[in-house]
Amino acid sequence: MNIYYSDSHLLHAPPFEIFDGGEKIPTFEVPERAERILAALKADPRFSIHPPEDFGLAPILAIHDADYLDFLRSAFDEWQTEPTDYAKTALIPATFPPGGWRRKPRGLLGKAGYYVMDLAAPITAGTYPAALGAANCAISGAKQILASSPTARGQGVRVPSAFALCRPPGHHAGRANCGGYCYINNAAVAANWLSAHGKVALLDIDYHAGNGTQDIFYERADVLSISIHADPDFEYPYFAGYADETGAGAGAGFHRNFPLPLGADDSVYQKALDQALELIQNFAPKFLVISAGMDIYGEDPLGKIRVTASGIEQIGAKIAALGLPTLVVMEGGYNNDALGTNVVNFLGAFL
Ligand code: OKP
Ligand code: ZN
Repeated sequence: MNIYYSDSHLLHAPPFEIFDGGEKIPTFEVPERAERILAALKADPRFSIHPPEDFGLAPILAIHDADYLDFLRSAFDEWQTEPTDYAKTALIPATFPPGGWRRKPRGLLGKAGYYVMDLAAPITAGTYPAALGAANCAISGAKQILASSPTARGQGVRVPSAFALCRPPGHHAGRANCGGYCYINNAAVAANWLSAHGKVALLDIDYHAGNGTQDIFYERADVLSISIHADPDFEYPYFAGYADETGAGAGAGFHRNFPLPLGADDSVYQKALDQALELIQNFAPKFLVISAGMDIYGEDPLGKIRVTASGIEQIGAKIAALGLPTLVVMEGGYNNDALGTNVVNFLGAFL
C-alpha cells in the first residue's frame, strides 16, 4: 500500500491548547503522533512511503472559502505586527461571535474569533504550510486510487487503496472555519477531488463528530457523508453530529450521523458500522474515503468509548469488504504508544 507522508507536519507544533473547562495544557495533537505511525509503517514491508505531490491551492479552494484560507495564511504574521509585550507563539481567539451576530471585523483578533470555532486550534508560524502538506498527502492518495481504479484493472487485480498520513488532521475544519486541531479538511479536499470522477462516500470513524465534513457536503448529493462518533450531546464538538441532521436541499438524505453513547463497546460500535456500510452499499459510490481517527480506542486519553484493538481491525476488515477503491485519511488518535499498531492493523485489512 502506498503511504503519503510529508515532513512539513513538523512545522506545526503548538506549545499548548486550552482544554475543556479552560485549563492551559500541553496539546495532545503533537508531531510524535505522525512520527510513531510512520515508524510502524516503515517497519512493515507491505507499506511504501512516498512524499506528496504539490497540487497548488485550487483543489483546496474548491471546498474552503478564499477569505478563510487567506486568514489561515496570514493570521500569524498579521498578529506579530500588533503591539503587545508578551511573546506571540500560538494564536487562540478569546472572543467569538454571539448568537446570530456574525459580521467580519477587519482586526486580527476579531477575525480569529470569526474563523476559529474553539480553543483547540492554535495558529503558529508553521501551521499553514503544515496544513497544506497534509492536504497534498490526501490528494496524492486520491490520485493514486483513481489511477489504479476499476477501468484500469483487469479481473482478479486487487482493489486499490492508499493511506494519507495527514497531520494536522482535518475533519473539524468546515468551509470557513478551523477548530479541534484541524485547519484544512484533508479528507473533504480529497473526496471532492475524486467526485469529479464519480460518486464518493466519505465515512468518518474518528471518535469525534466530523462537523467540518458535515458542513462542507451537507447540501450535496454526489458525496454521501457519514460519521460514527460519540454523541455530541455530551462530547466535543457539541454543536453538530446529531442523528436528525441528514442533509439539506439537494443533499437531503445524503448526510448521516451515528451518535454513540458513553462507554460504547465493540458490539455497539459494530452495529452502527453495519448500518453505515449498508447505506454506502446502497449509494453505490465509485470511491470511498475514510476519515480514520484512532481515538475510538478504549485506551485513548480523549476517547470515552471502548473499541478494542481487534475491534479496530474488524472495522477495517468490514470496510475493506465493500470492495471499493479506498483512500484512508488520518484524523485523530492520541494514545501514542498504541497509535502505530492500531493504524497498521486497520490498514492491513485492505491488503
Ligand atoms: C480532534 B479529532 C476533549 C477536548 C476537546 C478538542 C478535541 C479535538 C479532537 N474532551 N478538544 O477529532 O481527534
Ligand atoms: Zn477525534
